[in-house]
Amino acid sequence: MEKTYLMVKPDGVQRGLVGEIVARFEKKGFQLVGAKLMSVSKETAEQHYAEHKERPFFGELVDFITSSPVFAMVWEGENVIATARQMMGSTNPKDAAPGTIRGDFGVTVGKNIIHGSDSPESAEREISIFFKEEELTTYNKQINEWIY
Ligand code: 3AN
Repeated sequence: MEKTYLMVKPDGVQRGLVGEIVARFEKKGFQLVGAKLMSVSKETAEQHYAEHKERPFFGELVDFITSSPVFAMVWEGENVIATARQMMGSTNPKDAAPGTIRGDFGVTVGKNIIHGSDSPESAEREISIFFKEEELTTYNKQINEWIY
């Protein structure tokens, strides 16, 4: 089953949106297989955002993500990578549709509440940056019969 890495960023944690965000993915029918509230080190942040190293806002991104705790999660489900991106909405909250997380709760691109992997390759890479194998769990698959 497909897995993705989702992370409530410092703005989402401080604004008390963790429960709301977890609830949206739970109600959709995805399963949480790993989660932790954590502080991100500068090294981890730079590794996570490596693809943006040359962008002018790289320093800002690293400073922001290390400024205060994030809620790191791994979610599992059919097409969870693409569907979670749809549920998050466009990167810039001004373009994000109402009903999406960024559309409902965000205002600026610098503080857009949530991160989600954009491909199977980034999901695998990001999960391994933030979680050890033994921190992820599996479910009795019988609970899936109402979803699939
Ligand atoms: P997404 O998070 O939707 O995959 P990316 O990968 O293009 O978007 O950007 C990574 C992060 O960089 C975004 N979540 C956002 O917080 C930040 N970002 C993107 N564009 C800008 C920008 N023009 N100014 C400041 N931060 C930005």
